Amino acid sequence: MPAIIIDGRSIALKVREEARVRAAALRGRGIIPCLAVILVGEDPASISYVTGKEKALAEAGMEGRDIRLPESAGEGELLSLIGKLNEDKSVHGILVQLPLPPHISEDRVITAIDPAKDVDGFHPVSVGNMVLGRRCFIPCTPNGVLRLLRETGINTQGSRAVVLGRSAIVGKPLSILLARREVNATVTLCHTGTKNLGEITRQAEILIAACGKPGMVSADMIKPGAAVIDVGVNRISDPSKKSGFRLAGDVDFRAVREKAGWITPVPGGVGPMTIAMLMLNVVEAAEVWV
Ligand code: BQF
Repeated sequence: MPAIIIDGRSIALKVREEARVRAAALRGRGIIPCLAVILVGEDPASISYVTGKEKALAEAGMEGRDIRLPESAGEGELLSLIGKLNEDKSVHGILVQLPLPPHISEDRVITAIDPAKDVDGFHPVSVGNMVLGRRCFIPCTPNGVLRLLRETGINTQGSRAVVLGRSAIVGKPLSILLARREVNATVTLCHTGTKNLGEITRQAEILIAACGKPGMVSADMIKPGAAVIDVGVNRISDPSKKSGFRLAGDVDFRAVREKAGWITPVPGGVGPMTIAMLMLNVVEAAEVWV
């Protein structure tokens, strides 16, 4: 029997509805949750991500303060903008769309954000709090993966979870979150230095692909019945499309769906959950002030 295809869009809509209800309660007390979204330059993928975030904010009854800087903007300019937004009481969250142009240090920019407004959860203070299991903003994509597993009823307790990819935004935080007591998976983090990858992935009841290599996860790497979560969002050039590209995940979907128990599609799997979890973090940032 082929895998159950997890509908990330519908689970994301449910989460966004929860954010809308909480935002409406704040509005009744005179607070409109506000996220400042900063985009530097004109990378088409970044523009589409920012547009999607602003649309979701509007639909949840929240404010998106759209700030666009030219590609030529200097690091100092961005740092002073963040300083002003940190002081602005009407701004609850600050999001800098990544990647930044190469002449700007992402590290210095992220570190300049007030951790109380760090709804992406990328600030070193947020990362530290996350590792320690303290209350903090959890990065949206890892949190979206956890929510997807929970909403789908996939057992994590005592399960073997294998994460492919050690990025600071997905693989590394996700491996830590999966090992939390309330999730209780036994986690293996694989990366470009991993030997005998297939031997390891074939033990996974939960396999998370976040390696950024389109179609890298093949059917022979899957334990029959496993939950396969595809975090990959790779743009593949496709002249037959109006946009000139299609999205492909890190998983060979057609082959793996025949062997897995659950699988997330790309698009329509983890991506929409990322946006939904961002909406929860923004409403949470505003609730702190109530
Ligand atoms: C979908 C991102 C790499 C680098 C920087 C929905 C998104 C993507 C896909 C989205 C991503 C990826 C975001 C789908 C935000 C996820 O339907 O499958 C939504 O907007 N994402 C980002 O802001 O920066 C990135 C990937």
